[in-house]
Amino acid sequence: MRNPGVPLVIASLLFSQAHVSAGGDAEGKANLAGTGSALPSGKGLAARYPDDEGIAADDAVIFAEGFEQGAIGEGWGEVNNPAGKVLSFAPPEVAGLGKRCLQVEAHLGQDTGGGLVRWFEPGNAVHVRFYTRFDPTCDYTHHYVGLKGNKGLQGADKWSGFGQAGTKPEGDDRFTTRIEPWGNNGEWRPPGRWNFYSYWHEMEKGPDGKYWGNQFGVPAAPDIPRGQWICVEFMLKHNNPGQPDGEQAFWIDGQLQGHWKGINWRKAENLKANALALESYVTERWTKSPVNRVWFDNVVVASAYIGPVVPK
Ligand SMILES: [Ca+2]
Repeated sequence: MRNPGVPLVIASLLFSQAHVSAGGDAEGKANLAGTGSALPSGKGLAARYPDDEGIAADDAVIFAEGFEQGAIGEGWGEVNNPAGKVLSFAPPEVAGLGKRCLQVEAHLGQDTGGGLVRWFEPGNAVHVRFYTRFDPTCDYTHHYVGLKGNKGLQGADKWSGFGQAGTKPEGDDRFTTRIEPWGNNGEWRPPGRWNFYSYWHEMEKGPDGKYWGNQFGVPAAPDIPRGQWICVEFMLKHNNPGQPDGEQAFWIDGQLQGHWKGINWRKAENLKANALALESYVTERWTKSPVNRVWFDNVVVASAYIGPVVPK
């Protein structure tokens, strides 16, 4: 059990924030969605830009990607496309998403899927909105889309939040959070239900003695449907170093589904959620299906709530 100093206790009382201590909140007991959350739902800044056209110029938007032009990975900082077989463009076949989307195909025994990484300078809060669709035969994914907190945007600093699965961050080096489907060890129909999978310096050790991502879950949520586009948005709010006042939240199709406050993401001001990993990572640990196909489109990173695409 964490033992915060007196000033932190007072701060917690003032802001009525439950401090999410070690271990996350897999059961959703501290989830504020539907009870104590003041976060918006429904339409957001995207409503001013039908089909997301011109959204990149909005003052709150850091970058936007609809995959309508250019080669695979163009404009992104890192491309993970093993043997050139994992990433391709495909038609989204729905109004509002244009003519192309990104397809990620993971082949069991050959590769573990792949994706794209883009670095950016974030604000205090980072909102990431993307559309995704799971093929009707897509099995469980091992990891999905996430934000990585790195020490900076140059040299080795931009990689400080990558890798190092199974170990606890120090607090001045990295933190990560992913919005991903969770199958509850096969209990929920693939790909599962949305949850956060997070690494930070107050995370809890797993039963095997290693530090695996701690979950922030919504067990009562419906299973993620396959074969249809879903609007996913998630938000990470940085804490002030020394105070457990960070947050994270996610929305599905514009409805707030999870919101947690009181997270002590980092100890250092320069450590920021400055890289988006748009990816589908698939392994034999969770999956039997030989080919696991998902699609992404209309990615927007912003400092404010984005909301779903409003079709023209
Ligand atoms: Ca598109």
